[in-house]
Amino acid sequence: MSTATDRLTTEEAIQLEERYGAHNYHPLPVVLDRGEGVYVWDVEGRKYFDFLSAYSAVNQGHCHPRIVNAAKEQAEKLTLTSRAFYNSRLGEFEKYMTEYFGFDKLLPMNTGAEAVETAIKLARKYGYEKMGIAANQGKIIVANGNFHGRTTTIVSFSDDEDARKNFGPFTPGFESIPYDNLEALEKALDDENVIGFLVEPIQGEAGVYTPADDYVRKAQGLCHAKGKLFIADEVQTGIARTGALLAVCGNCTCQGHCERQEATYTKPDILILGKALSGGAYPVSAVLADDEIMNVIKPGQHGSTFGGNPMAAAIGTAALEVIRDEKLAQNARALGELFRNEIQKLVDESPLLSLVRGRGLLNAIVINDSPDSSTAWDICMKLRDNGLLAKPTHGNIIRFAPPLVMTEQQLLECVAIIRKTIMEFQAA
Ligand code: IF1
Repeated sequence: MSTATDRLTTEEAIQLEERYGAHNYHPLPVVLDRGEGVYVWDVEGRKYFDFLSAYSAVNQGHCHPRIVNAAKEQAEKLTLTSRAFYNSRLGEFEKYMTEYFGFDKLLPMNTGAEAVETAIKLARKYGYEKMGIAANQGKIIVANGNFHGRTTTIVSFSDDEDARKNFGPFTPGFESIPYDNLEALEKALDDENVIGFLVEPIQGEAGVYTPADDYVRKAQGLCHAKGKLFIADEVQTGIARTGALLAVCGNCTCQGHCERQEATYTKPDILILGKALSGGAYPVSAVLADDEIMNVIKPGQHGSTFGGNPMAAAIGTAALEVIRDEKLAQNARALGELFRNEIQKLVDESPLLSLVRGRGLLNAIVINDSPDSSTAWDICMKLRDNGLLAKPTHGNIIRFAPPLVMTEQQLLECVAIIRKTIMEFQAA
């Protein structure tokens, strides 16, 4: 059976988007049609390793059968009720999630940006009602180089010119300090109007910028010493990507069976999740907090038509079961170490590469060329030709974040593709 999409060539599909779609992205020219596990296929049937995983949403691999089945079963039964009524899936999902992550309560949303907005509103309300912050004076500290989404409030505290320019006026109440700098944080926290610190445990958009090992733990310590909230955005780093259930879990390998090892785990006051919470099958995001904080939100004060819908609950539960049952955090940790070791050898050999960094399977290489050069883009085009899809960020950085269901043999195949591509590129 032939459908309209089957007949589209790469050229035609790109032309359609160019003509009829807003130009708010600059995609790599490849048109994907099908995915399974660590692989995707384009409209001409060419097969690629996916080394982006939809920005870490597809941690469980493309079209994971357990997640697809959960979606199918729920889609045939009940998809949306709104929160005007209860639905038969949400309560169970909330219980499962809160036990899984170790918080009293969950507030379900859809996208990462919505969850970040939710966390900001929750923190502000808590600040005014429980911390005694003067009306409308509350401040949230953020870090330079942050990426938390694209709403008008969130871009208000971005320092990326493309993300901000001509989108003002901006929302006040944010102060940006250098990332991975505890002194700057300590100083900023002295302001009596500060409610808390919103931070990514690893900065994804900044090029997988990995802070000092004790940064997160010490940042939380400083916040708590001054009676401020520590708010972790784990939309990208969460759900096994960095080799633990959460990046704030540090070296813990418990997979959400959660012994919450004292030595490594840093509990945020507010935890923000998205992306892989659905394994990429649906937009599912969430904010987690304990009762003292979450209970400041009352009926009518926050919500969303789709947040907490039965599809999201069914898919989210299946996505987390896959993470636990397939030990994806452990796999991400082991393969991440292998990947960085292998790529480090290449960095040592190739003048084209400056360094490799990351944690678990969230990694990046820095290309030894100016961010204004097209080198990283050109390398990504060659990687595509050699069967591996990755995307440059900040001009001269390439992010490598494959699905976590990868095997060691597949990973070594990918390392060979990257090596071959870099060597070819160097020779050209
Ligand atoms: C795009 C990067 C990744 C996020 C964190 C919230 C959100 C994101 C830490 C918002 C989203 C995305 C969105 C994507 C590009 C992307 C990204 F390159 F910008 F850094 F993942 F690597 N907090 N990250 O990373 O979540 O509303 O998008 O669901 O195309 O803008 P969202």
